[in-house]
Amino acid sequence: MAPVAPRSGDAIFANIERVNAELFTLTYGAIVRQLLTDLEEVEEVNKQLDQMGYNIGIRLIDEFLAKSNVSRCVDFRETADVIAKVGFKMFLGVTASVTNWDAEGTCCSIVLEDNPLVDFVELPDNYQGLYYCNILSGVIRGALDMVSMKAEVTWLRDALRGDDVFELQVKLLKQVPEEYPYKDD
Ligand code: MYR
Repeated sequence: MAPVAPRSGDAIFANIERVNAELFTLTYGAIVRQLLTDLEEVEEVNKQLDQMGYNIGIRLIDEFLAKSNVSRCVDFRETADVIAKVGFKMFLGVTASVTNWDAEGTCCSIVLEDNPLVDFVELPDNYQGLYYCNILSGVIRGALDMVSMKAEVTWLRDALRGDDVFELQVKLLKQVPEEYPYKDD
């Protein structure tokens, strides 16, 4: 029998990470499939995925702020960059780019060329109205809500629907000024 070559720690961790990522992708696929079975209407599934994402986003922001050491962003441009470069990297293992800024600096696109959520996924014709990755728009909306930014997050391009990339438009609707929590005497 050929001797088994010992693997370096890095190789083992890379393998574990790959398996974790695949497990995550497959689990997400199973959730979407179950929702399609239970809710039947694609529109309802889109809503449910967005709501699930929102519920995750409002909790995930704490972990993000604690782990990333990101300090308060000076404006929405910086926030969008942090989401694309730090947030996506931390939770999805990929980075995205930020483009298409409007003149006011309140609306931009986050473009995702590499999206591990859709590995192994192909949408059948009867599910063409599905926003399979809608959980991501909900996560961003929820996380932004927790740092006092009300945003609308919309898919502009979706590679599962034949586009070349995934593109999320993030529009800042309102920035709620944070109140100083203590009264001055
Ligand atoms: C601040 O000004 O307090 C910093 C705000 C940073 C918001 C970052 C939100 C992270 C959202 C992660 C999205 C991950 C999607 C997979």
